[in-house]
Amino acid sequence: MLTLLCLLAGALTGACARSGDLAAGRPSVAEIAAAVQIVAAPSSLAVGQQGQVVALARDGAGKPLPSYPLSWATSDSTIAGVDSTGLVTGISQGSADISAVANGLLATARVSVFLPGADQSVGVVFSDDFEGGYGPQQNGAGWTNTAPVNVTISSDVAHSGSNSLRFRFPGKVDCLDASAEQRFAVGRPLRELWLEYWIYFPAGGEGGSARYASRTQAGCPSTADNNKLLSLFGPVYNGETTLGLQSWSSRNGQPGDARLDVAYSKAGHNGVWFYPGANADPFVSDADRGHWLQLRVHVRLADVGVSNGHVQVWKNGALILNADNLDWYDSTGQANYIVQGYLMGWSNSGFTDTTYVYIDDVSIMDRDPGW
Ligand SMILES: [Ca+2]
Repeated sequence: MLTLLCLLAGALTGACARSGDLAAGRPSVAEIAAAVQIVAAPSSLAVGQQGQVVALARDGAGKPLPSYPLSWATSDSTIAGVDSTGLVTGISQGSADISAVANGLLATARVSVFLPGADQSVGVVFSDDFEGGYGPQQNGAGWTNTAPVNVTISSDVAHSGSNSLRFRFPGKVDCLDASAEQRFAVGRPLRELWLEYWIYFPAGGEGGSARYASRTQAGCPSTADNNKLLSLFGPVYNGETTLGLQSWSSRNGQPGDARLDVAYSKAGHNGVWFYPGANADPFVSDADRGHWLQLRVHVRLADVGVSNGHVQVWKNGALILNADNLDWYDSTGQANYIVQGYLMGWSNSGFTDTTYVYIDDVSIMDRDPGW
């Protein structure tokens, strides 16, 4: 069995070079790892600082194998080193992937290394007022697509200066969708972040836009009637730690109005969305159309295996959505962080008449602004 494990794991990482590790924790025949996950890892370390990465192997029935022998590897030993116990040492500024290997199976945690004494967070990571077109990336964060379909810099209405970002949803007959989506990167893997931006839902006429009005899809082949507002996710959108904020056709009896929902998905539950049930109704009503609304969003991913995820949304300073104690984490431990997202996106209800939504003064923060 030892030879077999060495062949499997050693082929990838040279895991069996330390035969003493395996001899000390040699698994029985019944304890063959079928999965390995990262259960704890520092997201960042200063140069010279050490942090422990903890991984856990499981057998084919999901039973934890806490003493199963693991080997460890770093993607870049000039940035972060790792010893045979998973203890990571920051070497130089940058990011490295720390991998735990059991039975040839691999789980990875990304660790960012900062200069000693430097604050790991930068506060406002990125901001843009669109006055010079698309602003440049800052701290590795910013727009990742500056020529998206149906999204342009516009001077129809603006919160600051004379420009904003315009999302154009072409008018479609009922049952047909529309899409306008602006993608962005948050700069580095973040477990917690804050976003602030201003959004404008037309009362009708702005730049030629129709009045913003959600419609139901009753009687359509697909009855999905949610319109994406904000999405945040890890390296992969589907099946990873993805958050969606979306407005739905009205549940408050006012035709055309919308409420706001939060939904999240996580690895291991591919295609399944969890709805914590928190929402504000209405999110968009006539009191909101034709005005700039300040949106603030705070997101905190849960630790693996712990229900401590948190999503909060403020509209014009009022907390309108507060979904706490969420078990929102990547159970594989491979991508328990956010690195990208998009503003607006797919409208599953579509719009009867061509409708614009405007966004201005976007800020992404990696430090609690004290909201
Ligand atoms: Ca502006």
